[in-house]
Amino acid sequence: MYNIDNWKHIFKLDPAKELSDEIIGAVCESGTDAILVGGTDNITLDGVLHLLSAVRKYTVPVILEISNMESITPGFDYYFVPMVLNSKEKKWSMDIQHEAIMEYGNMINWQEVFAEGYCIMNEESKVFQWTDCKLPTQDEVIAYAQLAENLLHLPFFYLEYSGTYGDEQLVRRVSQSLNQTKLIYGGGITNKEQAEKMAEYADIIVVGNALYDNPKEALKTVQAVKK
Ligand code: 1GP
Repeated sequence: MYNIDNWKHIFKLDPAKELSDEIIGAVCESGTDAILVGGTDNITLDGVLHLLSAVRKYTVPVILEISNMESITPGFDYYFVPMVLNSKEKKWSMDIQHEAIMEYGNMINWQEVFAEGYCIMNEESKVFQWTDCKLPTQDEVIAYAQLAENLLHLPFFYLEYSGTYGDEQLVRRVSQSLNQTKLIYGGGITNKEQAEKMAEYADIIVVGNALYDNPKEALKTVQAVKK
């Protein structure tokens, strides 16, 4: 339907947070490749549907990043399924995904579903604590990336620094270790310089929080990676 292979930039919108219609309009018409709807806590079906209907007024592709069973709903272009590789609990890498397939397996159009191998790097972030992660060393991160690509054959490896700007050199090393699996980088991008830098190494950059803190600067990250 869309050529995901060419995507470079995604805005992540949190259904538990408020954005004005005007900013949602600007985000959707910014030239970003897709809107990813996702967050960590307080994600409700109501919140997801509310955001979906606001974004659906525009032509930009919309993806649901599945956070919990309650908020799964039809109507998105794609569904991204996080598998947290550095969680200490198998629940976050395998079991809840299994449970969702038990519940919805007969309704799933697998063409629309993509797994993301997450490696969460910011110990202070909600998502790190929520999914009970262990902070990996740099070599361990590379091994997770190789596992994602060569054992699990995942379409995406998501290096997640949620809320803080990550280590550029590690992003570079991870990108060098991947061939087929696409590298998504997310975390702490607030301006076009940071966007440009991370986009040198990552296939796709994700900008989230900055939209809520300083939307004007956040919007400039799109053109920064599309030059
Ligand atoms: C969060 O990776 C995304 O899941 C984006 O991070 O909110 O820090 O931009 P920020």
